[in-house]
Amino acid sequence: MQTRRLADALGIEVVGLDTTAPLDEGTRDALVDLFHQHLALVIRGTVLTPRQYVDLIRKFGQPDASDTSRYHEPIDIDGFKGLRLVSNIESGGRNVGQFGNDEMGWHQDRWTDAVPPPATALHGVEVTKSGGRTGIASLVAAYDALPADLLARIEGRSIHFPLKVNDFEGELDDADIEDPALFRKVPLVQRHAVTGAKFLFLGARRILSYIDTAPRITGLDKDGSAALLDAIYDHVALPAFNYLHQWRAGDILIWDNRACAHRRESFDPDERRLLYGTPIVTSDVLWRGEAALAG
Ligand SMILES: O=C(O)CCC(=O)C(=O)O
Ligand SMILES: [Fe+2]
Repeated sequence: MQTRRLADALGIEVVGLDTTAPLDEGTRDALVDLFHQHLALVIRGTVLTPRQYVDLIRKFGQPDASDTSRYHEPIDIDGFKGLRLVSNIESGGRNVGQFGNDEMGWHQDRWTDAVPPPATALHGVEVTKSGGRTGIASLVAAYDALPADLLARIEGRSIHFPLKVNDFEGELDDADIEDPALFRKVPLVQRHAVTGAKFLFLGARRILSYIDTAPRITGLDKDGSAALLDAIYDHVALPAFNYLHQWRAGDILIWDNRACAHRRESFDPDERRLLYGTPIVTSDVLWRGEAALAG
C-alpha cells in the first residue's frame, strides 16, 4: 500500500489496498496508526456491498447499531440494521437515505452523547460529478492556531447543547442551560484520549434547516453565545485547518470524530449520490477504553 498526504493540517490517502478482502491485523494496525497521526484516512478502493463494508468497519470498532428505520428502509446484515444510507435518491416515493442534497454545516456526529463516537466512516457508492464534497477540519490545528483574543474568550468555558433539537425558540430561561435533563454541558477545550492533543469541541449548531441546535456558552446570553460561536466557526472554517474530499466511487473516508468536525457541500438534486455511513461507537483500537473519559 502507498500513502500520500492530502492537506497541511490533516488527511492521508491510502492506495493499493484490496478492500474486498479481509483486512489482516498488521494492515489494520498500520491504518490505525495513520488515523491517529493524520486524523482523516481516505482508502481508495472499489464499491463494496453493505456486508463487505460493515465487515471492514468492524475491524476498527463497533458500528452504531441504532436501527435506521426512522430515516429509511434499513438494510439487514444478519440482524444488524445500523448501516446508514446518506443519499438524495428517491425510489417509489420514498427517500433511499438521509440528508438530501442541501449543504450541511460543520458538526461532530452524536455531539450530545456522553462519549461521542471516536470515528465516523463513509463509503462512496454513487458520487456526484460536482459539489457534494465532504470537508473535514482538524480541531487540533484550529485550537493550536487560535488568536490570543479568541483563546481568552474560550478558555475555561463550556458549551451547552439542547438534548432536543429545535425546541427552545423564545421560551428558554438562561438558568435552564445548567439543567442536565435539558442540556448536555461539555468543555469547549478538551484533551484527546489517545494523542493527548488539545482540541476545540464544536459539537453542532446549524447542520441543516431542520437541525438547528442553537447551543449556548456558559456565562453568556443568547446573543453573546451566538457572537462567540460565529467567531469560532469562522476560525474553524479557515482553509489552513481543512481537507475537502472529492468523492470517487469506492472511497472509504474515516475520520476522528473527536478531533475533527465535518461538513458537506450542496449538490445538484438531479445528480445521484449514495454513501454508506456509520459512526464507530466503541473501539479497542481507535479508543483505549476508559482513558477516553479523562480530562
Ligand atoms: O454527506 C456527507 O458527506 C456527510 C454526511 C454526514 O455528515 C454524516 O453522515 O454524518
Ligand atoms: Fe455527520
